[in-house]
Amino acid sequence: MCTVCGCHQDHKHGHDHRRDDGHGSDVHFGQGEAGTTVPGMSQTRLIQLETDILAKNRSYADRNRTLLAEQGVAALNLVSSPGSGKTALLVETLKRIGGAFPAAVIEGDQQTSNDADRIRATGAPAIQVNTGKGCHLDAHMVGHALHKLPLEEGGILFIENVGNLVCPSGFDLGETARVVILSVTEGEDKPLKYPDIFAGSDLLILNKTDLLPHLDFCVGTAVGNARRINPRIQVLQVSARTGQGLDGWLDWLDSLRAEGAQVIRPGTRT
Ligand SMILES: Nc1nc2c(ncn2[C@@H]2O[C@H](COP(=O)(O)OP(=O)(O)O)[C@@H](O)[C@H]2O)c(=O)[nH]1
Ligand SMILES: [Mg+2]
Repeated sequence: MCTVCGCHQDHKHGHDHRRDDGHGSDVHFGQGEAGTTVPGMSQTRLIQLETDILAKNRSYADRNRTLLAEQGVAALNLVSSPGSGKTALLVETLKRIGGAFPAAVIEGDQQTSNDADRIRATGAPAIQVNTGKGCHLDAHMVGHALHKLPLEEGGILFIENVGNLVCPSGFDLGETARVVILSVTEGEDKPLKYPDIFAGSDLLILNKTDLLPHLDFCVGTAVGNARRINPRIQVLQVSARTGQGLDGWLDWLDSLRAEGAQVIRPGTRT
């Protein structure tokens, strides 16, 4: 085994990692134990680093989970690519909730407070968390924001993660449920290309269904791909633009609130 990258293939350091799978010119990284490569770092070191970071994150996530459970608040971690409609969906959701139950929002982006401003315009309390070069929220950041928000019993905390289908998947925020949003303009194959984020989510929202007549996107194929990765995943089809399907989403939120903010790890709700 290569001691630099941990790859099980017999190759010289510095060579591309190639797999003999009939696509001889394809290049595959991430087949060592760590599932990723960093130039100059061994797989063992990578695993150690990841384990340390995720263990620390997990302890902050557990704190968040306990705080939320004590306060009777259910928290949602909304993950997706940039532009799939997370903020648009939240704005429409908050308008429809209309104060019927308490709702608050944490907005994650690398820069700007644009999204928090869009949320505040609905009257809901929102905190923007800017991550700088960071590509995802972590539980420590969310813990800071939690203390700045009014969290009321029976309420929902919506956490809009940084737009990215990769990095947020590894970071438990202490949420009650994880919701992945895929818009129909992104293609049916995204669950297969970015499996971790779909594997760790409880609900898939297919957004922008108003655009379906203009696209060759096949809903059945997209849902089938998501269920190949995660057979338990629930699916809702919505349009944040027209409001189509939002009643089903609001019902889903009601049942989440009815369950209360239980101490559940992401991706393990039944
Ligand atoms: N046609 C259509 N456009 C949408 C829908 N939802 C969001 N958008 C548009 O998609 C763009 C990105 O939305 P935004 O909420 O900022 O995405 P985010 O980056 O995931 O928060 C904006 O121009 C929205 O108006 C939808 O359901 N239908
Ligand atoms: Mg947004």
